[in-house]
Amino acid sequence: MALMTEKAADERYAGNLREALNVYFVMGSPNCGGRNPAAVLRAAIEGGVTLFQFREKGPGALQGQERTELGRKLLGVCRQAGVPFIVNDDLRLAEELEADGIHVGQEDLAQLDRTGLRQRFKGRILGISAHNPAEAREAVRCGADYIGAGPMYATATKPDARAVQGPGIIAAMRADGITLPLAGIGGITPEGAAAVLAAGADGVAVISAIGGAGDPREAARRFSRLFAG
Ligand code: 3NM
Repeated sequence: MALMTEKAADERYAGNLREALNVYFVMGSPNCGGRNPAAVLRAAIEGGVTLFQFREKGPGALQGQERTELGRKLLGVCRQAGVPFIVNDDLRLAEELEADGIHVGQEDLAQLDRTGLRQRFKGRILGISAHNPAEAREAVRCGADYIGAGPMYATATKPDARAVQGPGIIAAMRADGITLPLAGIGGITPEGAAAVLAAGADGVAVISAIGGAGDPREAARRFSRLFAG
């Protein structure tokens, strides 16, 4: 993979990244209601999750070796199911696990060498969060493969989330010429998802509506049905 050219690296995901973003489950151990994260992920994938992001953050989040081991376990679940595995923020962990990609927020991006980031994850999926068209343009300049746009709705999962932008921010990004694959994030439920897709998103990125659901399989299935046919 290290020998792939930049173009070949990008081509690796062209054609299926939009589909992969359809039902994008983001999760770490604090988001599973005390249940086994691997079991929650397996159930969610059975329900139709198309992409997974390991985001071990928030109260009670695992650290160090425990965190790495959980990542490795969840990577195994994804590999078995053929679902791409993305790591949130932690570039070293993404490399150590040989993840399929990395997702970075604006706060993390501010600390990084942006050109170096694309180079470092050549051949892997690079996702960048954006909260307005200017940040989306910056994500494009950084070589992002997809954009996570939020927050769509009020969320209790990310206490430092920006003010609610609503699906309109996706329409604004599209109107601004942003054609990159894009998923909305933040407080998205099966009921709220339709407006996000109608605004121009390729998919929905979801933490609590799947991880915190009584039946994660059925919850994922409800999102998945939005893309059926
Ligand atoms: N990023 P839930 S909102 C991780 O706006 C994250 O960039 C956001 O969790 C952003 O689906 C958010 O439980 C939390 O609301 C999403």
